[in-house]
Amino acid sequence: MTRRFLSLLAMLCVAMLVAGDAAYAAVTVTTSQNIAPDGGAAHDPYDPATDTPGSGPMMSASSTDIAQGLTATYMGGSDDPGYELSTGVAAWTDGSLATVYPENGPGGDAVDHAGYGTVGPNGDATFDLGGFYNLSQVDVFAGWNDSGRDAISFELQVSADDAVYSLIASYTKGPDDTGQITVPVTNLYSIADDGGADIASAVRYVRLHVTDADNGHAGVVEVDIFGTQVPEPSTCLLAGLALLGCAKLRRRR
Ligand SMILES: [Ca+2]
Ligand SMILES: [Ca+2]
Ligand SMILES: [Ca+2]
Repeated sequence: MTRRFLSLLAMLCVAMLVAGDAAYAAVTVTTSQNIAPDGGAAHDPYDPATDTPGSGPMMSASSTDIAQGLTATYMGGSDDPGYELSTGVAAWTDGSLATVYPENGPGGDAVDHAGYGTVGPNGDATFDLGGFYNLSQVDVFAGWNDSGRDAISFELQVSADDAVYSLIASYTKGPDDTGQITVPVTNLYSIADDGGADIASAVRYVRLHVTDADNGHAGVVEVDIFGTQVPEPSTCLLAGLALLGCAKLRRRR
């Protein structure tokens, strides 16, 4: 091999390494906001999945993600998922973003807030997936009947054992804009790797750790978790050790 060929080969290797780095750049939080059109009467239905928005993209929740139908546990924080007669944790995994225009009065809270489970600062919403998964994406939808409680700051954390949690991504919301929008607002925070890689490997627990909420309490509409099931890590380890044992036995014979 000539020196010229070797130097070309070296340059190619460096280029591939740089390209590889670019492909696995980072976990990102991509945000978008759907605002209902003006003019709805009190308790008129509005669904970001089927109705034409006043501004922002249409958006829909998944009914086939791995959190669908699960009951999250909510602990800590200054809040309760049923605050102001909202539905609570069941609203987070029902596959729906549907809500209503606000009644603008105290009497209709149960109707107003049926699409939401509320969260507050330092609250932990934990989803036990019941098995181990490599995660590709998590979509968190937060919202309210107006801009009063529609946005959250959060950390997305994952764990294999519900004891030690790792930080995957964090997001900081803008200032409260209570009173500025008087129609339903839905915010999507989509957490994924911009190079297409998984965002977590072999995890069972996914936790939304809320660090701030509009007006002290904000509505969460849905949490969609996407991934593929993998064997339990300890099972892998045992299988590996068993194979190693077989190999040793064979060598001894
Ligand atoms: Ca869902
Ligand atoms: Ca929902
Ligand atoms: Ca707001």
